[in-house]
Amino acid sequence: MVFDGAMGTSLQRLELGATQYGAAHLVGCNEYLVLSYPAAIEGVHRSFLEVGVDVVETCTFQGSRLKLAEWGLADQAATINRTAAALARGLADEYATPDHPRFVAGSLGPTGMLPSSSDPTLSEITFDELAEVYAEQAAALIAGGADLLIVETMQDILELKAVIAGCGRLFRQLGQRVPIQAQVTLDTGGRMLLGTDIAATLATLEALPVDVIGLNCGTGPEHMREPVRYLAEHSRLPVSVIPNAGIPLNEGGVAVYPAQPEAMAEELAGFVGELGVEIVGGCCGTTPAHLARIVERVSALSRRRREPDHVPSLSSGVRAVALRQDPAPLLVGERVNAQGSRVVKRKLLAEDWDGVLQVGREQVDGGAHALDVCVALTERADEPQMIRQVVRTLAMGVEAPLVIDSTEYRAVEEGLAAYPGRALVNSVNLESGRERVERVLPMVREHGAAVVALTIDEQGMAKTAERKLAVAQRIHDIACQEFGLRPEDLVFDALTFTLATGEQEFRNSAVEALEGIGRIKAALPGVHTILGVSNVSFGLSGYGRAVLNSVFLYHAVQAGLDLAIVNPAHVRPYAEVPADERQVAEALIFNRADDALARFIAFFGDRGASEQAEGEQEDALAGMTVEERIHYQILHRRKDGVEALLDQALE
Ligand code: THG
Repeated sequence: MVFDGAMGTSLQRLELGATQYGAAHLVGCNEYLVLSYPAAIEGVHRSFLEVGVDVVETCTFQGSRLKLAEWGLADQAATINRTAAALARGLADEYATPDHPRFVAGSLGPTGMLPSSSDPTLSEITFDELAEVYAEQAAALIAGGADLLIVETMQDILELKAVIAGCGRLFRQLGQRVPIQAQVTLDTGGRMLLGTDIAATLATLEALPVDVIGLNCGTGPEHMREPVRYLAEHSRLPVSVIPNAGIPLNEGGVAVYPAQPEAMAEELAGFVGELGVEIVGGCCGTTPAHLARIVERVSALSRRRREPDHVPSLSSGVRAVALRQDPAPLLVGERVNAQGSRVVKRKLLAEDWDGVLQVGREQVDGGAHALDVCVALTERADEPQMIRQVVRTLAMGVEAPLVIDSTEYRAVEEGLAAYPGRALVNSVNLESGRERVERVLPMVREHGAAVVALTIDEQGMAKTAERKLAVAQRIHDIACQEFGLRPEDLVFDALTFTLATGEQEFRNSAVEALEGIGRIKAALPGVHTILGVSNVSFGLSGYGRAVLNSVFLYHAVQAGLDLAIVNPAHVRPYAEVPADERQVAEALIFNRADDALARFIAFFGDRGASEQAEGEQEDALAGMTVEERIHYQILHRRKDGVEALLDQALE
């Protein structure tokens, strides 16, 4: 499938003036030409249809109400978009034949107006407002006859998510949808403007209701090879590549695009024939001559069949992290949690966002692949605002994807709307029947997130493996059959209770959790599993607690655990836990003797006591210099932590 070439640079060549644009102050507003001088737009469309392209794009790239407002044309947004689509529609129909249908892609471009910094004063527009703006533009394009929507040249993945959300809301309202082709622009280093790499882009977009994923603008095709190869190897959706005719050279104040038709067609033919790219076309600087060669080359070859290797992943605004790590598990740092850390609670109350960021960074330095973020404070009633702030701060400050941990719907929604990646929502359950899943799963779906499902139902926390599976099965069926989620989007938490009480009722709870993990994985193919590992040792402290957590984690991974919520600095590899310590911990975990808890406490008691309380340790770490923290990490035998800190120290 071949899309057309450049609209903007083609119009520039015509050197139109105030007469054609309708007024001196509108010179340069190409979107307005569809009303003031449609012959120019028609000419460009015809020039590409003549050389055989399959799809023409409407002249509406900057046609959102927000961009048109810069020309004083906000109130004409609907008219301009509808007219532009109708114009392209008429021409596409004129050129269409039974063996060569022609299509119209309604073009949506960026506004760049989302706050992509943690500074709320830069917040010009919210996610929902932006979604509404694009819904309006998309509605007019569809009304004018567009066959599909192309969202292109996107530089901020959060803005792209807002566009897709807006289109989704529109489709629900209309009761019908058209395909969405979502395209981002990468620099020569393969990243979007704010640092998002191609794997993060794919992970984020593939979980959203889009139909084609691709790249356009930015550079010429030669710089796109690696990201295009990545998409071709991993994307289950069709891939589009619509490059500029090279990186423009500035010749006497004029942008000159250097790639010649033959060279460009050669590169694109390679993408199709060797990599299996489904859609090509031209962006800035591409002329009918370029497209003529591209059509010729591409129609003469057969596209390579792709066998994409899909990797279910979370993503931050920078990179993707596979949900299935090798070696497992994916470590979710637990400390950025107002409920689980006094240090973080204090920082949140003081609105010390940098302090919270520092805790997050330490978790990542200590080995966390993702961060659980919980800002629920009984002292404050503004969890949604607080999570927005913290998510923004962490989104810019750490590369690890976020797990949004909240029981408040509004907080989950705000967290997702502020996040430029693919988050994991923590969590849903059936404690009050279907209410929570009905509130949260639509948000998960709209934002393309993944979701933790706790094995809790109306009867409470499931205690046996059998009940854990039954609850998981119920949530799985609701999520997949009613809310359009895929099994891979679900992360089941088989939940364990603490073994520290010694109560008869709970002595088998670790065994049941391990068994539950295995049963869930076996019965529900494709789903993932998670566990709050520290729960098993709640009430214990110090060295013994870390041993119990580490040994339990090892067995959970053996049972099929994919993700573990832990303090990564305290996890020790099983192989490094001495045999006698393992044995005492395993006796407790596997409920091997009535006095297993007493023995555990007797064995670790004094060693635990000699350790600082955990909270104090965290406090101490927060006040340390980089050098002191390196020393601390060495003491705790965290090689990764030492390396990360060394980088910091040498900066
Ligand atoms: N499953 C899911 N999500 C969860 C949990 C779970 N989220 C919360 C919790 N459990 C996991 N997070 C933590 C965070 C901190 C601690 C334990 C689990 C912790 N805190 C110290 C304590 O209580 O001793 C407090 C130390 C301090 O104050 O600094 O251990 O199971 N899906």
